[in-house]
Amino acid sequence: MPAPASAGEVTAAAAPTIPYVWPYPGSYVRTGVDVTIEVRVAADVDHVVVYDGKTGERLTELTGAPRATWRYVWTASAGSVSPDLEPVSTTGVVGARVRTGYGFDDVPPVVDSLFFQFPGGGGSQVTDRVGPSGTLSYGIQENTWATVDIWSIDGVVIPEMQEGDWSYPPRAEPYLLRIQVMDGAGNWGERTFSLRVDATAPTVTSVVPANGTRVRGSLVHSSLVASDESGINRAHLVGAYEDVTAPYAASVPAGADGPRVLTWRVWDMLGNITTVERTVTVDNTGPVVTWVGPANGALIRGARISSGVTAADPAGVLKAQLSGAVADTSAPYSSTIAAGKDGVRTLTWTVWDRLGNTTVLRRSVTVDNTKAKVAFVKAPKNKAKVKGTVKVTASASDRNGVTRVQLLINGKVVATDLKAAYQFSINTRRYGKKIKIQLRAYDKAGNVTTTSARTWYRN
Ligand SMILES: [Ca+2]
Ligand SMILES: [Ca+2]
Ligand SMILES: [Ca+2]
Ligand SMILES: [Ca+2]
Repeated sequence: MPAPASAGEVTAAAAPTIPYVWPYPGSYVRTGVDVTIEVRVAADVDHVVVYDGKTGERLTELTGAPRATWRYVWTASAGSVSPDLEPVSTTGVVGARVRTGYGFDDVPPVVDSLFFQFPGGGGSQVTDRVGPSGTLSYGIQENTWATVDIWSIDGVVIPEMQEGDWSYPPRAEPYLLRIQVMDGAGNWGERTFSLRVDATAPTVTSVVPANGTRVRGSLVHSSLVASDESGINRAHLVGAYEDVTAPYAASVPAGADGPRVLTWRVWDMLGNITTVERTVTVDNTGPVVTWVGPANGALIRGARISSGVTAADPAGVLKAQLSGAVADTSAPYSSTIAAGKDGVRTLTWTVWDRLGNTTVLRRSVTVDNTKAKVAFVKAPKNKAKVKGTVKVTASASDRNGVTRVQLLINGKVVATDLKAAYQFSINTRRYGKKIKIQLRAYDKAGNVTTTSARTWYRN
């Protein structure tokens, strides 16, 4: 539109224009079809001159009411060039010539694919199956551009399906979905898809671990096998990443010991979902082990040490092993090891449950195969002559302690003293003319020491 002149200003008459031409200049038309060219002009236009687009020959003039639609029918024969339009104002000013420049498109669109997308993400190219609800979209081959489509099911046009909305229940016979597409030149292409609805969720054929399984570790590993007539889209172990390729496997943190629910969700290619749950028991705890013997701090005498434990575990006990010995696989668990040299010795038991959890228990014992030292302190010497009551005192010592000292006469124990200083009274009258005297000491480990004999002669 020309700008209005301000008061007192002298302006040249503006050139008239054609603000609207349909079809748009440069768009496509079909060969051999009469094209009605519509023109709307500014109020100052008196008429529009139509020229042949190829030869420039003046063909006709269009006139009519201002702001109304003026029409010119052009026969679009092969090789012809669409006309040029030139506005002329009521005052005889000639405007710029508009070149319509229409191209030819005689090739209809080809609908070559259909794609189904289900809610919640996921989709696939349709062959003959779709889900019960989702969104359909189609692909086309088209040499210019498509402008209009019409969707129909079983021969009935469904206008709302232009958004691709699909929501149809399964039925015995397939749905016949027809998609008609028109290009900008008015060529129509169409394709009919025969669609069955799969509303059946996947079949889960196995989940590992099985319900009730006891598992060990910081992660619970799980895998799943599923099938579906439309194929599996993906599987998701809740708490882990989705797995989009079979075999489906995932891991979730095990958490504390006790029951752990594994929830798998499996999608078929059309959005049907199966959810399965398995409950496993997390067990990262070794067996409860009870020490049988020897007691902590015990003194051990002999060449070997015997030790034993009992154990219990909800998963079962696999074996128990005393360090230095072979494992024992049946309760009660017992083993022996060489005692070795005197001194403190640590006994280590390791006990495994059937999942591989271990419990280690340790006790210390002291090996003592060294006899106590025992000696006469005050006593008649060997071959001494004695009479009446004779006093004997003795000393005894041992690194780990002495439990008792005994007096032997003629090879028989006649007195025992449990505490130092060890002393004995001997009424020599109770024995014969010749008395054989010995001392014997027991250390706390049970080692026995016997002195050589002194022989006394009674007066
Ligand atoms: Ca076309
Ligand atoms: Ca299915
Ligand atoms: Ca356990
Ligand atoms: Ca000793």
